[in-house]
Amino acid sequence: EGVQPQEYTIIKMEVVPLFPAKLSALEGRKVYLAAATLRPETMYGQTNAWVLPEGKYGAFEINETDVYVVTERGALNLAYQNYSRVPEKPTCLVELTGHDLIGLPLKSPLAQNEIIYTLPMLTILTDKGTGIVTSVPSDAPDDYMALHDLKAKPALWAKFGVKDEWILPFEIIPIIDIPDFGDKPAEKVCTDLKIKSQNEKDKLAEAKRLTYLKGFTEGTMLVGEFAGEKVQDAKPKVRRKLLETGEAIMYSE
Ligand code: A2H
Repeated sequence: EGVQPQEYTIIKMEVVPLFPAKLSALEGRKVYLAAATLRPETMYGQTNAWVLPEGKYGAFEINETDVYVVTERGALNLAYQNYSRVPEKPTCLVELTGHDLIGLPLKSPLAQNEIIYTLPMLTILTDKGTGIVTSVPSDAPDDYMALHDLKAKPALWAKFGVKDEWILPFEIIPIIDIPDFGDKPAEKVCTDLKIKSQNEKDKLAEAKRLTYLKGFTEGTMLVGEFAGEKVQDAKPKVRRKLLETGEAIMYSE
């Protein structure tokens, strides 16, 4: 981690009622899986959300109506950034694990699919962001490979209780064109680097480095309100919009 704080955008992915038994105590509230991202302009390409199966999460009270599902560490940071019913003190309403969240249907801002599902990712860090990640397999090498692993290894799905219909209808959605990389840059770079799974940490770091900078400086938006604009111009506009509509909040760490 650098010396400068990272400016994240937290995307509020709403859990669609009716809630499963584990969340039944939250009936009547708005419950969100809160995902920290550095790329708000890519939210048009969301196909699913990621949680760490063995990760510890909680449903934390943000205000009278809203509840965010995040790690305890994430909740503490949020509370210090004034997102908590009790100032600087997160209140956990329900303790959860990633397993409890797998399969939850979500409505996520700007997503082109009306409903997306929560799926397992084994490389999520619990000491970064909220421990919830939104998946954009067109542009994020980690997301592309985690989805690839689930599709390639049906035994993995079964182990986590993942159903076909949570994955198979959700194709990669092109949202940004990058010269030389095309409109599915994560797939291209992972293929070029011959990455085999989500666990190839060093190669994935290289894949991220390659797509991130080039996407930001040379990418053009293909979809959404800012289609045709450069990524670097669209990014702050999309962010501002999401914050104004209340579909996202600011977060730094
Ligand atoms: B990004 P940095 Cl399209 N564990 O969002 C692992 N990864 C996490 C995380 C956690 N606890 N919290 C957030 N992240 C991911 C979009 C995206 C992201 C795209 C392309 C690249 C990219 C969609 N996923 O990140 O270490 C989130 O994924 C490339 C690094 O703080 C978040 O932004 O730089 C990014 O990692 C933050 O990672």
